[in-house]
Amino acid sequence: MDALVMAGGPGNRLGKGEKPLISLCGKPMISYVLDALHQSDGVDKIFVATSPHTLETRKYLENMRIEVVETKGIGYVSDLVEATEILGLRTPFLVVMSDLPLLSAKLIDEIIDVYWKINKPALSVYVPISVCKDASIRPSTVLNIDEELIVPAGVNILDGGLIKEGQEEHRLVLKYQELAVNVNTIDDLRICKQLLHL
Ligand SMILES: Nc1nc2c(ncn2[C@@H]2O[C@H](COP(=O)(O)OP(=O)(O)OP(=O)(O)O)[C@@H](O)[C@H]2O)c(=O)[nH]1
Ligand SMILES: [Mg+2]
Repeated sequence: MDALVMAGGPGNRLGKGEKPLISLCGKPMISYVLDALHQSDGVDKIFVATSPHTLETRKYLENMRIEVVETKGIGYVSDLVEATEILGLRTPFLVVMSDLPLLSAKLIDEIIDVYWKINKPALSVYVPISVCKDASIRPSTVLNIDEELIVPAGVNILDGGLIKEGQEEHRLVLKYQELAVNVNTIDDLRICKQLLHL
């Protein structure tokens, strides 16, 4: 399936300019996710949604010959719908945030494999809050589902043909640290750098 990386947010919490371009061990943050997607067997084409908040990111990607779709930058969900329509995605596709530098190709393939076995249009990945705590990451969103505290990981599969409708989702809870390390704050960035150096 195709993959869409969302990379048009303002990066306010981090406050260091364009978050997708922040250098992590000498590489821009977004290149970690792109490398994992390129290495993944289950991913075909890769697109990135940038916005007026991330014009330098767009330039960087175009130089790397990565296909960019320019969205308005008015919000994650609205831009996701906009990108889906511009690209004409009508089948299931993977949506990933640009700020998950530890995500691996193996994990992406595991998620895609689960999707093809379930019978629902959408899949969302979550991580138990205990995994975030073990990594000293403070999640910004926590859900209480059947007495379990889980955190949305920023990896979803959606059916492009149903993008304007509410899609019934399969909740996939995975206990991987690589899904917990979502870089939103200076503390997250420090923790991520430490883990990359291990
Ligand atoms: N295209 C697009 N991408 C977005 C938008 N909002 C967030 N994203 C991307 O989605 C991912 C997760 O969003 P956040 O962690 O909230 O990133 P952010 O909005 O840049 O940062 P904050 O301002 O701190 O919320 C990041 O890779 C963002 O670049 C949007 O409105 N449009
Ligand atoms: Mg945001």
